[in-house]
Amino acid sequence: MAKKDSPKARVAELRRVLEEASYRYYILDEPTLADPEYDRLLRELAELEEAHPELCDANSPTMRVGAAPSGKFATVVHEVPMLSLGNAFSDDKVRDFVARIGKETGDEAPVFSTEPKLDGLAISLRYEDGAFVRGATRGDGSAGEDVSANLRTVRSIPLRLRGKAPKVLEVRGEVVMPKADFERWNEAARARGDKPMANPRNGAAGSLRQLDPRVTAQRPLAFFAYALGAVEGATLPPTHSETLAWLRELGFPVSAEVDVATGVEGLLAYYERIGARRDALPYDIDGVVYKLDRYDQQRAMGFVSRAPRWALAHKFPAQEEATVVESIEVNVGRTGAVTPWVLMQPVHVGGVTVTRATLHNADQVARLDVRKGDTVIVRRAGDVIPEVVRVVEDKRPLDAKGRPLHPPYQLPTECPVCGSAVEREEGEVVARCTGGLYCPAQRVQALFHFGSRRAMDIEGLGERFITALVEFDYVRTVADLYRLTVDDFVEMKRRADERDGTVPATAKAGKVATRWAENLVAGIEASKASSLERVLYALGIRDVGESTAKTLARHFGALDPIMEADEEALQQVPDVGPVVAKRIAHFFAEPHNREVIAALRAAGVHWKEGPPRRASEGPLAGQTVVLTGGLASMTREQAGERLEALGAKVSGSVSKKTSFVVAGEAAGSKLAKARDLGLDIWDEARLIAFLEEHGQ
Ligand code: 5U1
Repeated sequence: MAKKDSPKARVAELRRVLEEASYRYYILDEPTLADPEYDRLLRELAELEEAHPELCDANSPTMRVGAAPSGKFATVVHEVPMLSLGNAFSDDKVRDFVARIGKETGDEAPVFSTEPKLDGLAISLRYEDGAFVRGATRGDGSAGEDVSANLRTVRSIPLRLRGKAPKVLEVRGEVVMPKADFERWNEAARARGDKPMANPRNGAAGSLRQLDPRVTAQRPLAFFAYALGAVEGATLPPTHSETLAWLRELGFPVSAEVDVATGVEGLLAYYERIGARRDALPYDIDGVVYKLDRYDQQRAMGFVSRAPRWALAHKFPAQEEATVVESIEVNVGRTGAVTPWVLMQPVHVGGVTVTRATLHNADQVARLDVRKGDTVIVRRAGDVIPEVVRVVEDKRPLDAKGRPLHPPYQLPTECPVCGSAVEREEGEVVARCTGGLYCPAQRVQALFHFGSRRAMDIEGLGERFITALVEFDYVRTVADLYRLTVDDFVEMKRRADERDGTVPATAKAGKVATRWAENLVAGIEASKASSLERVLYALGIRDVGESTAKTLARHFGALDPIMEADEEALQQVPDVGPVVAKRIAHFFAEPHNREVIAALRAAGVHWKEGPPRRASEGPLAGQTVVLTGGLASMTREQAGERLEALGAKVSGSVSKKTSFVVAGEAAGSKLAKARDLGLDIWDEARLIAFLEEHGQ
């Protein structure tokens, strides 16, 4: 036994505390240690291990950062082969499956464990006396690759089991890259000009195949258990669903969607339920899995070749399909971003038919080398815009001499909408039309953004009217909106209806409805009384969203000092870095933009201005506050504004970065989370006292 305050005892204690924290965070989803505290304890452990190498352990929480590379992966023969699953693509196949089981087991209403079928990489983890000893890929089912060092970096894989562990335990499951992490990763990769991952499954597989575990440690991977391999020294429960519950107790993540269902109707209802939630799940799934729950019934059903007759994968529509590129086009966005995309032969993917898929940017086009006539793999997952993930090269059309029929695609050097030059800033991935306020493509978008609810909030100014206003040349800049009359709108609509063949019967009969136009003109008039932050946001300066507009307005108090501020002065504003500062300065340096602002002012657009309120100077400078629940004496929005006036940043979600939480009546989960994180919690009385004390 180590002495109470010996390094050995402290190392053991730190490992215990850190393992417990990981378990609560990853398995129970109930974090108990704040991140800085976790990091502090981990650092202390790493320092002790460095000072006392004899105390090192391959399963220490410090090993999550990844060991040094060790060359090739060794082969691991699976003691119990890793099986594959039979597939069903229709309800009838599920009916056949259940009927077969009914016939052979004599059970009319068999119970199944029902599980999502995760789209990742199948792996097997081996534990001896509760300690992780090896992890391997599935390979061909009989033997896979030893990827232990990489698996150690996956934080939700336990390195030591909880409670009474069997002598030997092999656990099978799936390593996945959660969708949100995948999207974040790819966005960052594209911004850097790096190669994005084709899909989360490739992301997971590619990450586990890294020869340097320190690289894997940087990848956002998760693990979910779904089956057992070899087991020694434990008596298993009689059903698979109870085994999953036991695995959870031992410290393994098990998907929250696992359930049990009875008979065909139960299975099909599960399929529908999970299918409806597919997009909302944190990871990609390609179907659901049904497994006969009772082990005695599983044994009775047995196997055919490598697939159990007691289990079935019921697949969802594929999220990736092949189709042929008809042409490559570009779209010019509100900020002038030139985005290439492909027009394709219609293809059914992810449950809908699509004809367009994005190519994101010129780098991606070059990387993929997509050409007209190519067969491409298109991916559509959830709400994400369909994208081309790769070209099937051996299907590329060739000429008589065996050379590609079409040359590599080049992004146009002139804007297809206005003919202005297309440029790409140094270090930027996106190419842009330089036509700014002149480019009709940007004009429509600029007007649409200008009139939107969070900007100038002009009711009734929808996309169709904006497009017509621009097309028929009623407006060239946003300031022109304020010159429009009821007659202009009525005339514009008449022309739009005529062109689109949508002239209403009443108009044909000589009656012209004008109420809508009067309302629209009144809406435009009403938008003149605005606020500085709304106007700033409405100008559509790149990267100036609502939050930045708000901080700019607060920091400077008035528009003129913002227009005159140089990049250095702009960088004094919280959240404004060098890039955004440059964009703001360039925007206001552009004479055309200044003309539009002058025209807006001349048209009567106005807003309240005040003294600068520097966030860095208030008593709450640098603090992040969350408001939750109802307040009796003011709205949450008002409270937020008063706190912001004292330098606070108001956030909608509680995290370890939150400085304190103001909790009103009926505060719910945010308050609970704040308590869990041990944050300071203010009631309304304390808030009011503080605001009053500081003149708010
Ligand atoms: N959820 C789940 N996925 N999955 C994949 N269960 C499951 N079971 C599998 C596979 C290959 O194989 C069993 C036969 C153990």
